[in-house]
Formats: sequence, C-alpha cells, structure tokens
Amino acid sequence: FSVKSVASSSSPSAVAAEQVSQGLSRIRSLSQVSGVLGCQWGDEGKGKLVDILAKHFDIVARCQKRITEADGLWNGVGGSGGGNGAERGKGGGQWLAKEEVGMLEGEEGSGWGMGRGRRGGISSVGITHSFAMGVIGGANAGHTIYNAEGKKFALHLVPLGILNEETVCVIGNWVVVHSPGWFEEIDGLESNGVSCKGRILVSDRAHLLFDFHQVVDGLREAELANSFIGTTKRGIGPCYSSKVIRNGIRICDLRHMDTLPQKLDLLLSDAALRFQGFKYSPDMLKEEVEKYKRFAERLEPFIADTVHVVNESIAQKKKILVEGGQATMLDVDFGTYPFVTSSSPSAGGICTGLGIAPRILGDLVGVVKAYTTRVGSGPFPTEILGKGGDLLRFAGQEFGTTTGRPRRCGWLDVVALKYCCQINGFSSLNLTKLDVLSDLPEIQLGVLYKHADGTPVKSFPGDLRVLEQLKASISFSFPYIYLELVEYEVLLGWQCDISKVRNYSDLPKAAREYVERIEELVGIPIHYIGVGPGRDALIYK
Ligand code: 2SA
Ligand code: GDP
Ligand code: MG
Repeated sequence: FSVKSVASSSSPSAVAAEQVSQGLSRIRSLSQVSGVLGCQWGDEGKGKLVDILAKHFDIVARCQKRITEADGLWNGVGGSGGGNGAERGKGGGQWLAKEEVGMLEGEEGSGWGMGRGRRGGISSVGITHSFAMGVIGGANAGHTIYNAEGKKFALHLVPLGILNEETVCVIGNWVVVHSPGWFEEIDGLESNGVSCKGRILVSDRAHLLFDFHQVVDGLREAELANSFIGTTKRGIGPCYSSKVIRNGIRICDLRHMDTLPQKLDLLLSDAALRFQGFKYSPDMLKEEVEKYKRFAERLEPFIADTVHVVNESIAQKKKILVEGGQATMLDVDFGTYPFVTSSSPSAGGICTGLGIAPRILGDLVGVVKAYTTRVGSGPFPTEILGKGGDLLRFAGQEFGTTTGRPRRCGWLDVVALKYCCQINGFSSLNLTKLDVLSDLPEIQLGVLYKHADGTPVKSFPGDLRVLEQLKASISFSFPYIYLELVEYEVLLGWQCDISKVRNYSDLPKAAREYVERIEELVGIPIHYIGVGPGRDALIYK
C-alpha cells in the first residue's frame, strides 16, 4: 500500500471553502433529534462524525455505550487465518489478565486533555449545559477521534460529547454501567483537564454491570469452546440477561443500601449455582457491598431521571444528537445472531434507550466504512482471507482502539448495507476510510448473495446456516478471494493518495465512481466522505 502519486488538493481554494460551507449549512439543518449509527459490525468511524456534528447540537446523545476495552482486552497476532463463523477467531491471540489491561489502558490514557466550558442548559434539573446522551449497550465500546492538532482521543464509557466543552453527556436507561470502569474513565478525564462533574448524567433506570458479570461472560465463552462468540468479555450479555430475567440491579437501587446485599446475594448465588468455576463466598458479598457503598456515594451527583431530562430538553427545542454505538449487524435482533451484542444498536434502540418517542426522531446518518471489518466470531460473507485481508488491515490500521485486537477485513457488503439502510431509514450516509483503498488496482463490491443452486438470496438472511453457506467455496489465493456464493462488482481503483482532497470534484474519477455506485446501489446519498482520521479529513458532498 505505497502511495504512488497525490491527487490534487484544493483545500485552500474558494471551491473547497464553498463546499465546506455548504456542508456545514447542511449539518445545521439536520433535524432537532438526529442520530449517527453504525451500518456494519462496528468501528466504522462514528466517533469522528459525532465529533464533527456535536458542536452544531445543543445536546449530543449517545445511542449506545460500548467500550473498546473489548478490543483492549485482546492481545492477538493471528486474525488473518481461514476458517469460518465460530472457527474464525481461534487463531492467535489470547485474553489478557486484568492487570495487563490496566497497564495498556494506562498507556492509552496519555492522549487526554481538552478544554472546559459551560453554557446553556436545562433548568429543571439544575444543569447548566448542553447535553450528550448514551442510550444502550455497555462496557463494550470505544471511539477513536483526532482533534485539529492530530491528537488522539480514545473514549470508552463516557460519551464523546464530553470532549465538546459545551456539552453535558447523558447515559440512557439501556446502558449497562460498570461502576469501576466508569470512575476509572472519569478520573482519567478529570486528571487530563476535562471537567466531568455536572456534565454527565446517568439514568437511574440503567442497570449495574458487576465484576461477576464479566467473570460469567468469560465462563460462558469457555463453555462454548470452539463456537465461542468472541465477546468483549465485559459482561454485556450476562448483565442484559440479569436485566431481562428481572433480577438485575439498577442504579436507583444504590439509593437503598438496606436491600442491596440481599439482591446481590441472589445474583451471585445464581451464578455460583450455574457455573462450577464461579467461586462465591460470604466475604465476597461483603466486599462487593462495601465497594458499592462507596460507589453509590460517588455516583449520586451523576444520577438523574434522564427520560425526564431528555424530554424536557426536547420541549425546550434543544437539538439532540444521538451517538450510536456498535452497529446494526451486531443488533441482537437484526444482526448475525448469535454472533451479536445483547442490545439494539439500530434506530429503534434510540427510542427504548432514551425514552424518546419515535415520531420525534428525525435525520439519521449511517456510517459505513468503504470496506468491511468485524471483530469476534460470526459470518462475514465478504471477508478477504489471507494476505489480501492483512494488507487491508495494515492499510486501515484495523486494530482495536487500545491494544490492537486485529479486525477481520473484507470488501464492502452492499447486501448487508441495503438491509441496514432499510431497518434504520437513513437520510444520508458517511462513507469513511475511502483513503484506505487508495493503492488498490481494483475494488470489489459484494452485491448479491446466492444459494448453493445459484438462485439469489432475496434479502439479508436471518438463518445463520444460509449465511455460513455463502462462504462455502473459498480460494485462499492472493490478492483476491473469490467467494462463489457472493457476487461481486469489480471497479477500477484510483491508485493515488486522496488524503489531502477536500473537494469532491477533485477526487479521482475512479474514486467518484466508487462513491456514486454505492449511492446508486443503496439509494441513499453519501453526504460525508472520510479521507483520513483527522477531523478535517472530510469531504462534504
Ligand atoms: P459483547 O461483548 O457481548 O457485546 O460482544 C458480542 C459481539 O459483539 C462484538 N462487539 C463489537 N464489535 C466491534 N466493535 C465493538 N465495539 C465498538 C468499539 C463499537 C463501535 O469501537 O469498541 O464501533 O461502535 C463491539 N462491541 C461488541 C464482539 O466482538 C462480539 O462479536
Ligand atoms: P467507531 O467505534 O465507529 O467510532 O470507530 P473506531 O474509533 O473504533 O474506529 C475508527 C478508526 O478509524 C479510528 O481510528 C478513526 O480515527 C479512524 N478513521 C475514521 N475515519 C477515517 C477516515 O476517513 N480515514 C482513515 N484513514 N481513518 C479514519
Ligand atoms: Mg469502535
């Protein structure tokens, strides 16, 4: 992936300035409640767009809490080998011990440091700032963004809006909150000059994710052996299980310390009964209760009835941007079940995760990488195995936000993208990382899935067996992998550096053709094109 030549850059020109100004006015005209959602299997680069849009909204809402400690926990070298579905992911890599994670996260923390500031706000809860909100998900997320100076920020639990000095972050009721992780992140932010007090609200209805949920996550994965999901091991599934089986503990329960020991005992005993490897003792309960007494005290100033806060702010005509986590293909209903997360990162999750009425939702921007990546196990019809995938991984730096868990890479899957657009009803798309494809002589688009008898699969299949069959015939040859049951369109590459281009018409013809072909296939306009990780590396189309 060496750069051969550089496409002309017109960034200082009047044309480029005009295009940016048009782009900004389009951003300003986004609906009162807008959202940014992932279209693939996560890590599309949602963080960068949210960061760019945030300053044009009074309120920035995070649609899901996800922490890339997920990625952070994975220390692997494999990730490029063959195999499919559950088998994939076996090769190379191991889960690190907690202490090692702590160390690695510590290294990552060096990038913090943003200004502070306060303005505007919601009087009913005594808050005097604008807002950022989280909706659903848990400790399985992470965003990486770069500021104007190219400084890297990796955010896990706290919504991205925290870096926007005029924003208060709201963490909604579908978020599962791991208190130790929460305070670790808040302490990290504060020690780097980012003020959190009074700027983050967490729903009293949100569920608490305990350390034991993480242990159970690991035990469940171990039980699955070769068909493990490849979860983030952050306890997401087990915590949502507690929630839906209705013995979960919510943040509001921290206000009733008299009943906490009994509730926690029930949860822990349950886990001990279910898993032989789960050691539970009265001392453990005592320790946990003591720990949560301290957390309860520290958490109290952050707790709010966020449903009320959100709806009050809507009534006050505040603009709300919902910051989505993960992506539709990881949705527990619409994704590649069971290789999904346990929440709903799709549009519907905004309503259930924040208590926002569906008719209030407006523009939703779908973020889609110019190719596809996925971490963890599960079907990936357009995956490029072998060296081709490795090249894309290195060109796109497709490694986890914190420690480098390798992401599986493949061609853009238009079948999955169309399905995702159907579910979410996007008003526009942000195509990210177009620059990563710059050195390829040819680029492929997966446009059709076929059954083994050659007949087309009509829509994105819910049946895992059908999805797995798409990968039935794989050639490991380099540079291209031919998956017989996925039909590809082959487009010419542009083979020059486009990272300095800011003006759509300055993109090489082949790059424009690629963008326009995607628009044509999915029927939704691409309004934003990412050509580099920096905040400014964006083309407004
Ligand atoms: P879990 O831990 O139960 O949620 O894992 C279940 C599956 O979901 C995958 N998963 C993810 N894959 C990619 N990115 C994730 N988080 C992103 C991040 C979120 C994003 O940047 O950290 O991009 O918005 C994420 N979280 C869960 C996981 O690999 C399992 O396949
Ligand atoms: P998110 O979870 O969807 O916010 O995405 P991540 O932060 O996990 O991963 C996206 C990565 O791609 C980050 O390192 C971004 O800085 C980077 N990125 C975002 N947009 C672009 C782009 O257009 N080009 C390049 N080269 N990198 C980008
Ligand atoms: Mg990510």
